Amino acid sequence: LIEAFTYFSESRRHYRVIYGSLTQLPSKVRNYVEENARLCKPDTIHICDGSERENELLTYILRKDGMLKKLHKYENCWLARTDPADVARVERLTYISTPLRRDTVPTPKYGAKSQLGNWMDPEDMDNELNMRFPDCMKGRTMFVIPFSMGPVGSPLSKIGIQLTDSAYVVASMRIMTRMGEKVLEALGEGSFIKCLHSVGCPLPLTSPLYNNWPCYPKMTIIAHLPHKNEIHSFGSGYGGNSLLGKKCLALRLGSNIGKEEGWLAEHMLILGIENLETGKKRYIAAAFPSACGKTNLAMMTPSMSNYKITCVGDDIAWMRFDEDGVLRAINPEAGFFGVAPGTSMKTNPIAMETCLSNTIFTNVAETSDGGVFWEGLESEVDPNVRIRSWLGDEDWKKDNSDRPAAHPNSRFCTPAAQCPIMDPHWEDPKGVPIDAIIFGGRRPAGVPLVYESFNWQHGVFIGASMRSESTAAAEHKAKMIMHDPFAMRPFFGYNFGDYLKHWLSMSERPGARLPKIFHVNWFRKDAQKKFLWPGFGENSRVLDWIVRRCDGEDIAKRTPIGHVPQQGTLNLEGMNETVDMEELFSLPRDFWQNEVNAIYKYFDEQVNEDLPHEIMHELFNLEERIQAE
Ligand code: SAT
Ligand code: MN
Repeated sequence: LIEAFTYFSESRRHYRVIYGSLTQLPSKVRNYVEENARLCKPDTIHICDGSERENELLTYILRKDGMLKKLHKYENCWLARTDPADVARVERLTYISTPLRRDTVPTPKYGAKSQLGNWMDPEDMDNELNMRFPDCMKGRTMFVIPFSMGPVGSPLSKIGIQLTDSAYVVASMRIMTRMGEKVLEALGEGSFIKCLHSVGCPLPLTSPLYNNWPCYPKMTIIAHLPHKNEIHSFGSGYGGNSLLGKKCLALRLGSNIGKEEGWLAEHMLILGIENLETGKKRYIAAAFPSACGKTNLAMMTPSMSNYKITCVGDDIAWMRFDEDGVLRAINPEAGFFGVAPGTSMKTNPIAMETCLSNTIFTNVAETSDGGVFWEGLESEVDPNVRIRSWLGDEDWKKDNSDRPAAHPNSRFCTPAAQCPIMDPHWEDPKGVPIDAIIFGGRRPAGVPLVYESFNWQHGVFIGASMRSESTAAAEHKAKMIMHDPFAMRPFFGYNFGDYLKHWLSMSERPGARLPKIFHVNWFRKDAQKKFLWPGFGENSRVLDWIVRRCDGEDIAKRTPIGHVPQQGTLNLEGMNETVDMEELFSLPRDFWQNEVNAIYKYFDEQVNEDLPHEIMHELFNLEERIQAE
């Protein structure tokens, strides 16, 4: 009877396994795959092993389908151009579904819409998913990607299984995560995060594709179910919407798991900074919103020659206190998904060097000699080559085009291991010890180059009060100053009020050696809209002040907003440009009063009853100090 039943179900199975073997999978993984194959009805299944042979097969498929074009100028580099309707994360279509709304977002006052995430009731979510996933992979291959966020086997790492019908996603996940056979071995019969992704374009197509890029923008949804450890993503093939290990797992579900397990999942770069004269090395984690220069800081070439910077990660940090009370951080990723425009030999030579082999570029422009081009490379491109814009404008020229050559959110996806300044400990399973945490954003006015918090609680308040000018990393159109607490606004996996309580609670951990907390702003402008600070390698001068503060040097001056460098203690030796330090560090009283008002309004309306009283207390103290000036 069992045989007959097996025969019956086998014969009803419509898919073929064309790569790898279902029977070799851990049974939990196999069940997950079979269950979703029955739902999505792919033609074929490919179980990824992470081998070279597999990668060759993938690039062959992607070229044949017209999704990747070889960039002959470099070694193993590829160009993808997306449907122009699928170019960035879609925050308004990104949901967290929990039984209680309040587990996901604070209840805003006055019936306002929450800006701290979108919640959906599990039953409604079920309906939404049922409208999309059945039969969605017809005619396509379902790839099974076992991946590890963090070094394979590290106690800090988490394993996910992503099912996807996009070979572009597989090729990108191969760069961004550790994936394949070794992950299945480490997983065994352990549990994993279930990540289901479909571009939502079953075959045969009902309408033609743009750029051979399948997607379904009208039906896109990015759904997180923390109580089930599941992610369901439909309709988009782009970056943070589709590479589910990144924002969805490492930040949204990660922050949930971190809250339960007592650690932090943050939108932070991690860098090492070594003083070559003393040999002393420290590690710093820094949170800036998307497209505000995390990659540039993480790979900085310091203008101060007595420092050496090494890179641990450029986007995400998982941090926890070890048994000695040291905050240790790992980079859960294995690659960089960096913003291309603005990257050049002048601004970030290390990134340029990193991405000239084994890289997938998305939505950049191409040159007639098989290279890439984007805004910022004007003086580095051979003037005799023709440029084809990301939208396919042939012979694109700056002077007669009102559209940029590359999409402002165009990206390079490149293996971290080939970055020439990767820190020797970047894959250390224990993580690296963090001495300082930096918050920052794009603030054209009022906010000084650097200031230090008075203590941990004040530092948490500074993170909570972060604001930044919007960028092209998400769908926001206008340039406006948005609240972006901890640079996590699009990535909170649970109620922001609880997130703040979690951060505050770190100071109560017995023996915790709390890092110092700073705020930086590289983007302050003068009345002529010119940047007051040159940025990039010169930011090493700010890092120098920060590490000297960590060493306990008496170089700080108290102001109403925090400690700033005492006059003359920010090392400007050998700087080519003259900097108006007075304006760069000025604290206009009206500006700060307005800032307090804006933060109050935001906390009051958006966080409302979930705001920890300690944070409101810090705001009142700030206002008092400003008024006492
Ligand atoms: O597109 S991603 O979400 O991966 C990049 C970012 O916005 O930080
Ligand atoms: Mn990011």
